[in-house]
Amino acid sequence: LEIERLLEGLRQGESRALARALSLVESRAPEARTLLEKVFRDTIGARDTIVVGLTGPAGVGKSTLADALARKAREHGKNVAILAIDPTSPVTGGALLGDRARMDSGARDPSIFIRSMATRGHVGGLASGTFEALVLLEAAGKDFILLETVGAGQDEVEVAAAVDVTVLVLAPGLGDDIQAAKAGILEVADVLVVNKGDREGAELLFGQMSAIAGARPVRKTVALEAVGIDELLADTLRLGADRSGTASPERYRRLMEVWLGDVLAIMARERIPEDAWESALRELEEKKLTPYQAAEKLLEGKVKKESR
Ligand SMILES: Nc1nc2c(ncn2[C@@H]2O[C@H](COP(=O)(O)OP(=O)(O)OP(=O)(O)O)[C@@H](O)[C@H]2O)c(=O)[nH]1
Ligand SMILES: [Mg+2]
Repeated sequence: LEIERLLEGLRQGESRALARALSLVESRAPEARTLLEKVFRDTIGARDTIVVGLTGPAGVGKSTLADALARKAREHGKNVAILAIDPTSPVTGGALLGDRARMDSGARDPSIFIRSMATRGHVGGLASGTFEALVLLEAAGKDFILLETVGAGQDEVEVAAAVDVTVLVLAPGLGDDIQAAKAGILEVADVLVVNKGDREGAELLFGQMSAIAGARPVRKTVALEAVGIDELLADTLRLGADRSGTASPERYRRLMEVWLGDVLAIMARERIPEDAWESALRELEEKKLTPYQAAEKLLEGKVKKESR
Protein backbone atom coordinates (compact mmCIF):
# COMPACT_ATOMS: atom_id res chain seq x y z
CA LEU A 1 0.00 0.00 0.00
CA GLU A 2 2.82 2.33 0.97
CA ILE A 3 4.51 1.54 -2.33
CA GLU A 4 1.29 2.22 -4.27
CA ARG A 5 1.08 5.67 -2.70
CA LEU A 6 4.69 6.32 -3.52
CA LEU A 7 4.12 5.22 -7.11
CA GLU A 8 1.13 7.52 -7.39
CA GLY A 9 3.11 10.46 -5.99
CA LEU A 10 5.93 9.69 -8.37
CA ARG A 11 3.62 9.65 -11.37
CA GLN A 12 2.15 12.97 -10.22
CA GLY A 13 5.66 14.36 -10.26
CA GLU A 14 5.74 15.13 -6.55
CA SER A 15 9.24 16.04 -5.42
CA ARG A 16 8.82 14.39 -2.03
CA ALA A 17 7.80 11.08 -3.56
CA LEU A 18 10.71 11.30 -5.98
CA ALA A 19 13.16 12.04 -3.17
CA ARG A 20 11.82 9.11 -1.19
CA ALA A 21 12.02 6.79 -4.19
CA LEU A 22 15.63 7.78 -4.81
CA SER A 23 16.46 7.13 -1.17
CA LEU A 24 15.12 3.62 -1.64
CA VAL A 25 17.41 3.16 -4.63
CA GLU A 26 20.39 4.53 -2.73
CA SER A 27 19.83 2.26 0.25
CA ARG A 28 19.24 -0.65 -2.12
CA ALA A 29 15.89 -1.39 -0.56
CA PRO A 30 13.88 -4.14 -2.28
CA GLU A 31 11.02 -1.65 -2.74
CA ALA A 32 13.23 0.21 -5.20
CA ARG A 33 13.07 -2.72 -7.56
CA THR A 34 9.30 -2.97 -7.18
CA LEU A 35 8.94 0.70 -8.11
CA LEU A 36 11.32 0.38 -11.02
CA GLU A 37 9.52 -2.61 -12.46
CA LYS A 38 6.23 -0.77 -12.35
CA VAL A 39 7.49 2.24 -14.27
CA PHE A 40 10.16 0.69 -16.49
CA ARG A 41 8.05 0.07 -19.59
CA ASP A 42 6.65 3.59 -19.73
CA THR A 43 9.88 5.41 -19.13
CA ILE A 44 13.31 4.61 -20.44
CA GLY A 45 13.40 4.30 -24.23
CA ALA A 46 9.73 5.22 -24.43
CA ARG A 47 9.99 8.96 -23.81
CA ASP A 48 11.85 11.91 -25.20
CA THR A 49 13.66 12.73 -22.02
CA ILE A 50 17.14 14.09 -22.65
CA VAL A 51 19.84 12.96 -20.24
CA VAL A 52 23.02 15.01 -20.37
CA GLY A 53 26.15 13.72 -18.68
CA LEU A 54 28.56 16.34 -17.35
CA THR A 55 31.90 14.82 -16.60
CA GLY A 56 35.46 15.99 -16.11
CA PRO A 57 38.18 16.41 -13.50
CA ALA A 58 37.40 17.63 -9.98
CA GLY A 59 36.82 21.33 -9.57
CA VAL A 60 36.43 22.35 -13.21
CA GLY A 61 32.96 23.73 -12.52
CA LYS A 62 30.62 20.85 -13.39
CA SER A 63 28.16 21.67 -10.60
CA THR A 64 28.18 25.38 -11.41
CA LEU A 65 27.64 24.56 -15.07
CA ALA A 66 24.82 22.14 -14.21
CA ASP A 67 23.11 24.91 -12.24
CA ALA A 68 23.43 27.38 -15.10
CA LEU A 69 22.23 24.86 -17.70
CA ALA A 70 19.32 23.82 -15.50
CA ARG A 71 18.13 27.39 -15.10
CA LYS A 72 18.38 28.01 -18.81
CA ALA A 73 16.50 24.79 -19.59
CA ARG A 74 13.77 25.91 -17.20
CA GLU A 75 13.39 29.06 -19.24
CA HIS A 76 12.79 26.77 -22.23
CA GLY A 77 9.95 25.14 -20.31
CA LYS A 78 11.79 21.93 -19.47
CA ASN A 79 11.06 19.90 -16.37
CA VAL A 80 14.60 19.76 -15.02
CA ALA A 81 16.55 17.57 -12.62
CA ILE A 82 20.20 17.47 -11.59
CA LEU A 83 21.64 14.20 -10.33
CA ALA A 84 25.19 14.41 -8.97
CA ILE A 85 27.13 11.24 -8.43
CA ASP A 86 29.45 11.74 -5.45
CA PRO A 87 32.53 9.64 -5.07
CA THR A 88 32.16 7.79 -1.80
CA SER A 89 35.06 7.88 0.58
CA PRO A 90 36.38 4.35 0.93
CA VAL A 91 37.02 5.14 4.61
CA THR A 92 33.75 6.65 5.75
CA GLY A 93 31.46 5.21 3.11
CA GLY A 94 29.66 8.55 3.00
CA ALA A 95 29.24 10.90 0.07
CA LEU A 96 31.52 13.91 0.02
CA LEU A 97 29.82 16.11 2.56
CA GLY A 98 30.45 19.53 1.11
CA ASP A 99 28.97 18.81 -2.28
CA ARG A 100 26.11 16.91 -0.79
CA ALA A 101 25.22 19.70 1.59
CA ARG A 102 25.35 22.22 -1.22
CA MET A 103 23.34 20.09 -3.60
CA ASP A 104 20.69 19.43 -0.99
CA SER A 105 20.51 22.99 0.33
CA GLY A 106 17.26 24.83 -0.19
CA ALA A 107 18.83 28.02 -1.50
CA ARG A 108 17.88 27.50 -5.12
CA ASP A 109 15.07 27.37 -7.64
CA PRO A 110 12.54 24.96 -6.12
CA SER A 111 11.28 23.95 -9.56
CA ILE A 112 14.65 22.32 -10.30
CA PHE A 113 14.97 18.95 -8.62
CA ILE A 114 18.46 18.34 -7.26
CA ARG A 115 19.88 15.25 -5.73
CA SER A 116 23.27 13.71 -5.02
CA MET A 117 23.97 10.02 -4.72
CA ALA A 118 26.95 8.10 -3.38
CA THR A 119 28.86 5.77 -5.68
CA ARG A 120 29.72 3.04 -3.17
CA GLY A 121 32.91 2.24 -4.98
CA HIS A 122 31.22 1.30 -8.21
CA VAL A 123 33.48 1.73 -11.23
CA GLY A 124 32.88 3.99 -14.19
CA GLY A 125 32.03 7.10 -12.20
CA LEU A 126 28.49 5.85 -11.78
CA ALA A 127 26.70 4.72 -8.69
CA SER A 128 25.30 1.28 -8.69
CA GLY A 129 21.77 2.61 -8.86
CA THR A 130 22.31 5.42 -11.34
CA PHE A 131 20.28 3.72 -14.06
CA GLU A 132 17.47 3.12 -11.60
CA ALA A 133 17.60 6.73 -10.45
CA LEU A 134 17.31 7.96 -14.04
CA VAL A 135 14.25 5.81 -14.65
CA LEU A 136 12.58 7.18 -11.52
CA LEU A 137 13.36 10.75 -12.54
CA GLU A 138 11.72 10.06 -15.90
CA ALA A 139 8.75 8.47 -14.21
CA ALA A 140 8.31 11.69 -12.24
CA GLY A 141 8.10 13.61 -15.50
CA LYS A 142 11.59 15.07 -15.70
CA ASP A 143 12.43 15.62 -19.36
CA PHE A 144 15.83 17.29 -19.06
CA ILE A 145 18.21 15.53 -16.69
CA LEU A 146 21.76 16.60 -15.93
CA LEU A 147 23.97 13.84 -14.58
CA GLU A 148 27.19 15.07 -12.95
CA THR A 149 29.99 12.54 -12.57
CA VAL A 150 33.64 12.90 -11.71
CA GLY A 151 35.57 11.72 -14.72
CA ALA A 152 38.13 9.23 -13.52
CA GLY A 153 39.63 9.18 -16.99
CA GLN A 154 38.87 5.53 -17.56
CA ASP A 155 35.87 3.28 -17.93
CA GLU A 156 33.71 6.14 -19.14
CA VAL A 157 31.76 3.85 -21.40
CA GLU A 158 29.25 3.31 -18.66
CA VAL A 159 28.62 7.02 -18.24
CA ALA A 160 28.19 7.36 -21.98
CA ALA A 161 25.76 4.44 -22.04
CA ALA A 162 23.61 6.00 -19.34
CA VAL A 163 23.20 9.37 -21.02
CA ASP A 164 22.10 10.75 -24.37
CA VAL A 165 24.73 13.45 -24.62
CA THR A 166 28.16 13.37 -22.97
CA VAL A 167 29.70 16.75 -22.15
CA LEU A 168 33.36 16.79 -21.13
CA VAL A 169 34.15 19.80 -18.96
CA LEU A 170 37.72 21.06 -18.66
CA ALA A 171 39.21 24.22 -17.22
CA PRO A 172 42.57 25.97 -17.49
CA GLY A 173 45.19 25.38 -14.86
CA LEU A 174 44.59 21.70 -14.23
CA GLY A 175 47.82 20.36 -15.62
CA ASP A 176 48.01 16.61 -15.56
CA ASP A 177 44.31 16.16 -14.86
CA ILE A 178 43.61 17.15 -18.41
CA GLN A 179 45.96 14.49 -19.67
CA ALA A 180 44.19 11.96 -17.48
CA ALA A 181 40.79 13.08 -18.67
CA LYS A 182 41.92 12.89 -22.27
CA ALA A 183 42.66 9.21 -22.05
CA GLY A 184 39.16 7.81 -21.69
CA ILE A 185 36.40 10.32 -21.98
CA LEU A 186 37.76 12.44 -24.77
CA GLU A 187 36.85 9.83 -27.34
CA VAL A 188 33.29 9.36 -26.14
CA ALA A 189 32.47 13.02 -25.41
CA ASP A 190 29.92 14.62 -27.75
CA VAL A 191 30.61 18.20 -26.68
CA LEU A 192 33.80 19.68 -25.26
CA VAL A 193 33.58 22.58 -22.82
CA VAL A 194 36.35 24.85 -21.61
CA ASN A 195 34.88 26.36 -18.47
CA LYS A 196 36.42 29.18 -16.41
CA GLY A 197 36.75 31.10 -19.63
CA ASP A 198 37.57 34.13 -17.49
CA ARG A 199 40.79 32.51 -16.30
CA GLU A 200 44.25 32.74 -17.77
CA GLY A 201 44.98 29.92 -20.16
CA ALA A 202 41.38 29.42 -21.26
CA GLU A 203 42.11 30.59 -24.78
CA LEU A 204 45.07 28.24 -25.10
CA LEU A 205 43.08 25.27 -23.84
CA PHE A 206 40.20 26.19 -26.13
CA GLY A 207 42.60 26.13 -29.06
CA GLN A 208 43.97 22.74 -28.05
CA MET A 209 40.51 21.26 -27.66
CA SER A 210 39.33 22.70 -30.96
CA ALA A 211 42.29 21.09 -32.69
CA ILE A 212 41.32 17.60 -31.53
CA ALA A 213 37.53 17.94 -31.49
CA GLY A 214 36.97 17.07 -35.13
CA ALA A 215 33.36 17.82 -36.01
CA ARG A 216 32.27 18.05 -32.40
CA PRO A 217 31.27 21.37 -30.86
CA VAL A 218 33.75 23.05 -28.50
CA ARG A 219 32.37 25.73 -26.18
CA LYS A 220 33.94 28.25 -23.89
CA THR A 221 31.90 29.09 -20.81
CA VAL A 222 32.02 31.13 -17.64
CA ALA A 223 29.56 29.07 -15.63
CA LEU A 224 29.59 31.50 -12.70
CA GLU A 225 28.26 34.29 -14.92
CA ALA A 226 26.14 32.13 -17.25
CA VAL A 227 28.33 33.04 -20.23
CA GLY A 228 28.13 30.60 -23.15
CA ILE A 229 25.27 28.64 -21.62
CA ASP A 230 22.77 29.36 -24.41
CA GLU A 231 25.05 27.76 -26.98
CA LEU A 232 25.82 24.77 -24.78
CA LEU A 233 22.15 24.18 -24.05
CA ALA A 234 21.39 24.38 -27.76
CA ASP A 235 24.06 21.72 -28.44
CA THR A 236 22.62 19.34 -25.86
CA LEU A 237 19.04 19.83 -27.07
CA ARG A 238 20.01 19.31 -30.69
CA LEU A 239 22.13 16.20 -30.07
CA GLY A 240 19.72 14.90 -27.46
CA ALA A 241 16.75 15.09 -29.80
CA ASP A 242 18.42 12.62 -32.17
CA ARG A 243 19.37 10.15 -29.52
CA SER A 244 17.00 10.15 -26.63
CA GLY A 245 14.16 7.77 -25.94
CA THR A 246 12.22 6.71 -28.97
CA ALA A 247 14.67 8.28 -31.41
CA SER A 248 17.43 5.74 -30.99
CA PRO A 249 16.91 2.01 -30.50
CA GLU A 250 20.68 1.41 -30.72
CA ARG A 251 21.30 3.61 -27.71
CA TYR A 252 18.62 1.75 -25.80
CA ARG A 253 20.29 -1.54 -26.62
CA ARG A 254 23.69 -0.24 -25.49
CA LEU A 255 22.23 0.94 -22.21
CA MET A 256 20.53 -2.40 -21.62
CA GLU A 257 23.78 -4.21 -22.33
CA VAL A 258 25.63 -2.28 -19.63
CA TRP A 259 22.71 -2.41 -17.23
CA LEU A 260 22.20 -6.15 -17.65
CA GLY A 261 25.90 -6.76 -17.06
CA ASP A 262 25.70 -4.74 -13.85
CA VAL A 263 22.65 -6.50 -12.53
CA LEU A 264 24.00 -9.91 -13.47
CA ALA A 265 27.21 -9.33 -11.50
CA ILE A 266 25.28 -8.11 -8.46
CA MET A 267 22.81 -10.99 -8.58
CA ALA A 268 25.53 -13.59 -9.04
CA ARG A 269 27.34 -12.22 -5.97
CA GLU A 270 24.14 -12.24 -3.93
CA ARG A 271 23.46 -15.85 -4.76
CA ILE A 272 26.83 -17.13 -3.65
CA PRO A 273 26.46 -18.65 -0.18
CA GLU A 274 28.58 -16.86 2.41
CA ASP A 275 30.60 -19.97 3.31
CA ALA A 276 31.49 -20.62 -0.34
CA TRP A 277 32.55 -16.96 -0.70
CA GLU A 278 34.71 -17.15 2.41
CA SER A 279 36.38 -20.36 1.35
CA ALA A 280 37.09 -18.95 -2.11
CA LEU A 281 38.68 -15.91 -0.46
CA ARG A 282 40.79 -18.17 1.73
CA GLU A 283 42.01 -20.10 -1.30
CA LEU A 284 42.82 -16.79 -2.98
CA GLU A 285 44.81 -15.69 0.06
CA GLU A 286 46.72 -18.94 -0.02
CA LYS A 287 47.29 -18.39 -3.74
CA LYS A 288 45.72 -21.73 -4.59
CA LEU A 289 43.40 -20.01 -7.04
CA THR A 290 43.39 -16.98 -9.29
CA PRO A 291 40.33 -14.69 -9.19
CA TYR A 292 39.23 -16.22 -12.51
CA GLN A 293 39.42 -19.75 -11.20
CA ALA A 294 37.68 -18.71 -7.99
CA ALA A 295 34.84 -17.07 -9.94
CA GLU A 296 34.44 -20.16 -12.11
CA LYS A 297 34.35 -22.35 -9.07
CA LEU A 298 31.75 -20.18 -7.36
CA LEU A 299 29.53 -20.03 -10.44
CA GLU A 300 29.79 -23.78 -11.06
CA GLY A 301 29.02 -24.50 -7.43
CA LYS A 302 25.93 -22.41 -7.72
CA VAL A 303 24.73 -24.08 -10.90
CA LYS A 304 25.20 -27.56 -9.44
CA LYS A 305 23.36 -26.60 -6.31
CA GLU A 306 20.36 -25.27 -8.19
CA SER A 307 20.04 -28.19 -10.57
CA ARG A 308 20.00 -30.67 -7.74
N1 LIG B 1 36.57 31.80 -12.26
C1 LIG B 1 35.63 30.89 -12.42
N2 LIG B 1 35.35 30.06 -11.42
C2 LIG B 1 34.38 29.12 -11.62
C3 LIG B 1 33.65 29.03 -12.82
N3 LIG B 1 32.79 28.02 -12.71
C4 LIG B 1 32.95 27.50 -11.49
N4 LIG B 1 33.91 28.16 -10.81
C5 LIG B 1 34.38 27.91 -9.44
O1 LIG B 1 35.14 26.72 -9.41
C6 LIG B 1 34.98 26.03 -8.20
C7 LIG B 1 34.55 24.61 -8.45
O2 LIG B 1 33.26 24.62 -9.04
P1 LIG B 1 32.29 23.37 -8.99
O3 LIG B 1 31.09 23.72 -9.81
O4 LIG B 1 32.05 22.94 -7.60
O5 LIG B 1 33.19 22.32 -9.73
P2 LIG B 1 32.93 20.74 -9.91
O6 LIG B 1 33.56 20.35 -11.19
O7 LIG B 1 31.49 20.45 -9.73
O8 LIG B 1 33.75 20.15 -8.69
P3 LIG B 1 33.65 18.64 -8.10
O9 LIG B 1 32.20 18.28 -8.04
O10 LIG B 1 34.27 18.75 -6.77
O11 LIG B 1 34.43 17.79 -9.05
C8 LIG B 1 33.95 26.85 -7.40
O12 LIG B 1 34.62 27.66 -6.49
C9 LIG B 1 33.25 27.64 -8.47
O13 LIG B 1 32.72 28.84 -7.96
C10 LIG B 1 33.98 29.96 -13.87
O14 LIG B 1 33.41 29.94 -14.96
N5 LIG B 1 34.97 30.85 -13.60
MG1 LIG C 1 30.50 19.16 -8.41
